Amino acid sequence: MFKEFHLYVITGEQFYPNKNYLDVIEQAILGGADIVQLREKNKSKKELLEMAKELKALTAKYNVPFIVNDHMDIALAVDADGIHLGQDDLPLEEARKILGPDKIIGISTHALEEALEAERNGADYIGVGPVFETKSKVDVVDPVGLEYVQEVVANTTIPFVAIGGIKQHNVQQVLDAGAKRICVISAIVGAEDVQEAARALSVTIQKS
Ligand code: TZP
Ligand code: MG
Repeated sequence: MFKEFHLYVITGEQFYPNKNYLDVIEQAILGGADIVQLREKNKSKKELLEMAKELKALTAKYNVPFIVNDHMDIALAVDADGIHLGQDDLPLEEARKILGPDKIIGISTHALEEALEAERNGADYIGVGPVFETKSKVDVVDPVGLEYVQEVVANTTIPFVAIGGIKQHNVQQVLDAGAKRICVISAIVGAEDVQEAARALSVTIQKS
């Protein structure tokens, strides 16, 4: 199931202040998103746990993997399908010890050395980005550009998701650089018609 995914959607409550987040994510799945991550930087542990429980139930209903950003305790508590780590989070080896071989572990990378290290250390996938400018990440890293996507394609075999500022109007460039899997926040969850936004991206990725 994991290796088949093509469109990864991440939560971002600031993008849908007047909508129910579960509806937003359900619409994204109905439009073609086939892996979901809970990523909220301003919530209490208790709030995150509640969201994780609800998202786990929703994603299980549609048989798509559910990944928790950062919080190992929450991933374990809800039996999430995996965890997504940053470079300064729990080291991969430790996360693997805790989760075992069958769970998905992803890690964000911004340069080839990080990608190669993640590959050596047994990550299931890496994030490659931010490809373009993004307002969805506060600890701003300069965009790595399409060059980094091409470097990862040329030098690694690990599955990767391109992320950061990817929208319908620029996704083709990312696909042309060699990406097969795309990860977005605002382009889907910030869309007026979430299902349609996901569908358009999904169709473009699958055509490529
Ligand atoms: N990591 C690198 S860029 C990014 C994250 C979490 C934010 C992506 O959000 P958007 O809205 O798709 O640019
Ligand atoms: Mg993190």
